[in-house]
Amino acid sequence: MKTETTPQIFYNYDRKGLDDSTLLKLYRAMLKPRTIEEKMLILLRQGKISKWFSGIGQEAISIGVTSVLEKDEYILPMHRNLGVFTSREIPLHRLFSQWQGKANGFTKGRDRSFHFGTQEFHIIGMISHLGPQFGVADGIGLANKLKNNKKVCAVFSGEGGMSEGDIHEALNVASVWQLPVLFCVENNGYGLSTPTNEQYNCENIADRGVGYGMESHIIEGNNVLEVYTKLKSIVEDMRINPRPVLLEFKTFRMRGHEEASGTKYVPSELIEMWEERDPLVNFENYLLAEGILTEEKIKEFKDEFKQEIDENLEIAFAEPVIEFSETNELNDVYKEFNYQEVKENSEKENIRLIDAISQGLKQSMERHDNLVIMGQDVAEYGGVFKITEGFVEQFGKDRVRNTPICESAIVSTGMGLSINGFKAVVEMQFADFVSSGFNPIVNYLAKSHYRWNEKADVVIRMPCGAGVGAGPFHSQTNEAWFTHTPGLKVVYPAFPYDAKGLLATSIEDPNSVLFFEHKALYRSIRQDVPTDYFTLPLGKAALLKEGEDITIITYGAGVHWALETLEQNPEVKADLIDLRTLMPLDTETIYKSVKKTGKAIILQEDSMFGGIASDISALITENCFEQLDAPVKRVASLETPIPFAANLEKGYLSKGKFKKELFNLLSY
Ligand SMILES: Cc1ncc(C[n+]2csc(CCOP(=O)(O)OP(=O)(O)O)c2C)c(N)n1
Repeated sequence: MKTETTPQIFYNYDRKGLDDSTLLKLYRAMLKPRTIEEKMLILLRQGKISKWFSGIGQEAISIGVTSVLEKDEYILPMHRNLGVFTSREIPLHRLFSQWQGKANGFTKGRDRSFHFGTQEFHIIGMISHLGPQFGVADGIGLANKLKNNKKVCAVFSGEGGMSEGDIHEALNVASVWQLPVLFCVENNGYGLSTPTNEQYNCENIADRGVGYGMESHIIEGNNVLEVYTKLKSIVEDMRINPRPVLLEFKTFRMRGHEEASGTKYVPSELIEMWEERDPLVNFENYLLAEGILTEEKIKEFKDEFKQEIDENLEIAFAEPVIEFSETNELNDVYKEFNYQEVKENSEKENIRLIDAISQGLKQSMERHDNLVIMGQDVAEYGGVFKITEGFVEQFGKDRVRNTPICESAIVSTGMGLSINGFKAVVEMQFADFVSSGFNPIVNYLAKSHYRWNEKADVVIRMPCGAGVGAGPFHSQTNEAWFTHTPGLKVVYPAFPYDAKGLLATSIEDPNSVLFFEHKALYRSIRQDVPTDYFTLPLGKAALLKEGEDITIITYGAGVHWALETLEQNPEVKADLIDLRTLMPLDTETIYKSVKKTGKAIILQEDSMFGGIASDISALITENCFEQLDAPVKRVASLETPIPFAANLEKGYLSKGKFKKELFNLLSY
């Protein structure tokens, strides 16, 4: 009963039959992150922690959403969702160690704040870039759907993050594929300092659901009972009828973007208005008024949490700072992979590069029933190069998936599949289009194992290269974008045999592999290839020819250009190294050869500056200087985009320069 002295209760709470203990649970669940945050703000002022992103005032959303999910249903929070972490009962000292960059955290000091995931608690934390989270949730949702396990997953974003292209792509994919994902948007008024009217120009973010063909709801985000009861019925229904749902929670960010940035730009009336809507204070007042809670109980709960916080802080503060060990750092960039050699059978078939890739992929699909292929037009159409022709008939549409045009979301979806127990092969229609999926590759796939020990079991197939008159956007060989990024492997076969065996290994390897396939070689290069499944190790170059005069190092189409040059000039006695894998790079084979010949020429199809030839040249200079009889020579294509007209393309390509440079170096 309300009395004269009862404090204001802004929300019209409707308990919808929930019993007292559920209400108290929700209250306690909100009180805990609030109490932690209050302590963190004190520690921040004392300089004991470095940065804090506050979720004060938004607790009802984290708590309501997490409370309706089962403990083994994945949840992908953002930086204001402390309540997700506390609701999953992560020991607080581990959270505190994480924030202090200590070993008992979740990232061995390698990433800060909420940037971590933990399979143990089914929490997949954000990367700073925000947007890729939605695509990762798609992948987790897809895995749940394929397992038919009736599970949902929930992912968070602020209204600011909703402007990112990754988010649009992911929502579209989720709708087209009817993935059981709860897309939770916390509309808290500001994205850093940007108010909503400078972020988007529509009334509600939930209105976008219509455009995606997706059910959507607006929810009073500070009313924990509304969040909980609405979510409960939505989630229960989603488990039976898998589908995506877009939820816009109206709320407010009560503190600065992070503590150091303040709230000067926020009108004080707005803060006051939302203070009246504080989710914890209002609910507390409601529970007091209903006689479900007493002042004594509140004190008891607070004391309990404060004690838990203090005890856990003590553990975290007592933990030593993390020591730097170069070996430890380097060892965690990739997940350890125990290469298993699968020997080749004796029966061989003379096939083209394209057939070998198709066969390798098909036999991997037969071998790994958790392997999913995704890409544009890869299903009934068989892909633009017909590599997956006939796959739908054999493996079904669940595992051979046409995607919308959305490279970023599909790469992220691959990551989500990997998190939830699948393997993914993503076909870029042309390697050039990988630029539209660049962010999740270099930031999510590449960094996950180093950051929080999570594999990224995704192979990205990259039909690449020039010589086919396809112009600036269908001819690039962009391997250098990826060899520069720690955490990725890069494979670049030149022959059918290598392509088949290396593709099989790339798929077995739990790390992300960029698998380059040269389009000009697809149908022009044939070889006898074992008919059954076999593997070849990554990181081993092939010595195709042996000679004393010079070492030629190349890969991809360059291998065939070099072979042609040597055939036409049999007097040249050269070691010819086909690298086959660019990362890891077989430096042993390179050094051994260069130390023998004393001369090295590196041929690459890519343009010169920043290409892999430059690094190989530097490595040779640093490691074989004493044995060199001449400067190392790089031969690369022109520093221009790749032109369309045949004559221009011919002039652009390094192929035309190779012979001259080879003879120059021989006569040095
Ligand atoms: C791709 C990218 N651009 C910009 C930023 C910087 N940034 C981090 S959080 C943020 C605001 C996010 O706003 P919103 O999504 O509304 O979430 P909120 O912080 O309000 O909870 C910005 C601009 C970033 N981390 N990543």
